[in-house]
Amino acid sequence: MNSIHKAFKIASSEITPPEVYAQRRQWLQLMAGSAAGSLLTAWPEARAAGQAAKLPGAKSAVAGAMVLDKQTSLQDASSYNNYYEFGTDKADPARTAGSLKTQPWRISVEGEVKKPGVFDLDALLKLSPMEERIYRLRCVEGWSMVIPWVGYSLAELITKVEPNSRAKYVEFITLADKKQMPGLDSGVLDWPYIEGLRIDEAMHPLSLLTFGMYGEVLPNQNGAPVRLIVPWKYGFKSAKSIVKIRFVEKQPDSSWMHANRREYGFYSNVNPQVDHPRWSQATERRIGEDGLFTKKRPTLMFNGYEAQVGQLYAGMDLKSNY
Ligand SMILES: Nc1nc2c(c(=O)[nH]1)N[C@H]1C(S)=C(S)[C@@H](COP(=O)(O)O)O[C@H]1N2
Ligand SMILES: [Mo]
Repeated sequence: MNSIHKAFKIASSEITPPEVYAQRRQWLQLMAGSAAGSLLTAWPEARAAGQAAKLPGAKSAVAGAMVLDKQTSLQDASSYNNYYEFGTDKADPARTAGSLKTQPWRISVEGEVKKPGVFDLDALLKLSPMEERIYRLRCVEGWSMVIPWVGYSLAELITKVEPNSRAKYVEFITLADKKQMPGLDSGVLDWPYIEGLRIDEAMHPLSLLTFGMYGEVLPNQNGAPVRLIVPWKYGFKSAKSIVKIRFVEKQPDSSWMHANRREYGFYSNVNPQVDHPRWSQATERRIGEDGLFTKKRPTLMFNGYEAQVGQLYAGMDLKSNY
């Protein structure tokens, strides 16, 4: 473990209240027993029957993880989506992502790590106790939602594979399969969809490896079976349906940077003071609050997570590193 890993480990365990430990213990027992197996086999069948498999998580004790804003409805969060592999209209993914096959599923972890490997979904689900985290998600297009996600800190997986000293960045590569994804016929983005983070951003305890939302496994249109949520960055940094994680020395390009380098920078931190060339980022429309006379909300620096993540960018010019 390097010093960043250690600092985060200590910080999160020091503030974990006893009831959270109790919930975690309970969850581990659940996963150790027959429930783990039945959750996994229940996942595709429950989906086919139009019901979601339950995926509970203990309330997170990570600082900043439980936003108090009113939650967006599951209905809105699962029917207004950006998932271009399933079409570019907000309603497309809910309609077409039924063809996504989420089992079997594997994430291959490669590059500058001491212990590369392939993790199947079963192993990933058992790697660390599930937590519920209520995060704001803000899209660069100017809308936002508040969603109770279920998962655990990406740092848990990263620590396991032991990045070496050359691992400065982490690349996330998502599924690209024409047979399952009608949107791949369009040239809107380079496929596979790729995103990247700096290693310390990826190690931050708020970066969530996400398997569920609203106490259930992720709907396909929200990035099943496993995605990233980086709550202080614009939504497009939160890659869906991840199949590969690669540790690299040089800053990677994302699919969005390839599509338009002037509009989408590597960092893409939510910042009300840095406008997108086509849209102001000063305010946002909260989905579900969009009546004719509803006022927009002011967008918060780092999406409201400044106290937790501000120090990652100390001394950086956020206008040139947008
Ligand atoms: N693979 C993949 N991941 C993706 C996208 C995508 O098109 N493909 N869209 C991104 C964008 S622009 C946003 S705003 C969020 C939307 O997540 P949600 O539909 O769960 O709200 O997913 C991000 N992750
Ligand atoms: Mo977005």
